[in-house]
Formats: sequence, C-alpha cells, structure tokens
Amino acid sequence: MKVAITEKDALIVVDVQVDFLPGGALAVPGGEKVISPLNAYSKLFSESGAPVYFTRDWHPRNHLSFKENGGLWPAHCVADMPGALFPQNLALPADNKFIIAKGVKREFDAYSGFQDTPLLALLQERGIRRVFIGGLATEYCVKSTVEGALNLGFATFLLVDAIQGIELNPGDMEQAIKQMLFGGAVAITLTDIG
Ligand code: VGL
Ligand code: ZN
Repeated sequence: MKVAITEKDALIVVDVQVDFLPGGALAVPGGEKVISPLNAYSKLFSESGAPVYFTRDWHPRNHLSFKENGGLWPAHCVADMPGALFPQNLALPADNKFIIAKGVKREFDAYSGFQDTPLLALLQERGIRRVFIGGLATEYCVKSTVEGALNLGFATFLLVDAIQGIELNPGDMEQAIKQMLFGGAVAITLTDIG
C-alpha cells in the first residue's frame, strides 16, 4: 500500500521517554528500537507540512498508578524528572510539533493521549482526518491512543515498525495488535509512505 502524507495527516509519537527505555524505571524491552523509525517518520511528516504530536506520561510524584500508592507500576515519568524527558536521540521537528502531557493528576491514570488533554482540539483545529500512531508501550498507551482515535472517527494507522510492548504476560503485545487492527486500525510501515 502507498500512503501519501498531506497537511491533513498527523503523526502521534506515544510516550518515547527515558523511563520507558532500557535502564529506565519502567523499561519496555527493546524500546530503543522505535527511535530510529520514529525519527524517519517525523522527518517525512515534517517535510510534507504535517504536524507531529509527542505525548508524554507526566505524573505527579504521588500518582495512584505507582505501586507505593496501590497501583500496578513502579514509579515512572515523574514530571520534570530525568526519567520523564525525551531521550536525546529522539528527533523533534523544528516546527509543527506539539508536546502533550497526560496522567498529570494524582487521581487519574491516562493511557490514551486523548484523555484529559488538548490533543483532539489541536487535531480538529487543523482539520486533521488521519492519524499515524507509534511509540511505547504497544499494549498500554499506544493501544489506548489508537482506540481513542478510532472512537473519535479518525482514519487510524498503526506504525507496526515503530512500536514495542512491555509484555507483562506473554502474548500481550500480539493480542493488542490484533485488537487494534480488528477495531479498524490499518497496519503500515515506513516503506508504505511516499
Ligand atoms: C504506560 C504504563 C504506565 C505507557 C504509561 O506509556 O504505555 N504504561 N504508564
Ligand atoms: Zn504512567
């Protein structure tokens, strides 16, 4: 399949942050592998005048998703701490890029980039119709963001060469991909763009 990118398309890079990379507080195995394809997508979208949205998990220190507060996860992506930053080798385009913080309130977790964020309004403002989604982690924030986009009526493409999962239970990642495609997402890779 060939997909030509226009200004009505958007790239959404989900939670590529130090804590989700090897050595981080909630490392996604192989998470570093998404960076180089995502940099290539960012460049292609930028060159086509399409905006790029970077979501980031941005939790308060006492967030309820942390184990010490009864949640499922080790403390991760605490706002302004080194683990919450984008890795240095993640390329952010000079223009037309937006950073979307999520999970910022203690009482609520937000796996989807659309949950309590300005993302939908920003996309609507530009008349965006199609979104292309990659990043971390496949079966949590990528899946929720893809489902959010589908529910909101966007044509939604899953960048299968730019996602990695946590795989808390074996098979989680594959099952998540199946569910996203069953829900209407279209799987593409870099070679489909152009
Ligand atoms: C995520 C677990 C906890 C993610 C965020 O970005 O997929 N997963 N917080
Ligand atoms: Zn989180």
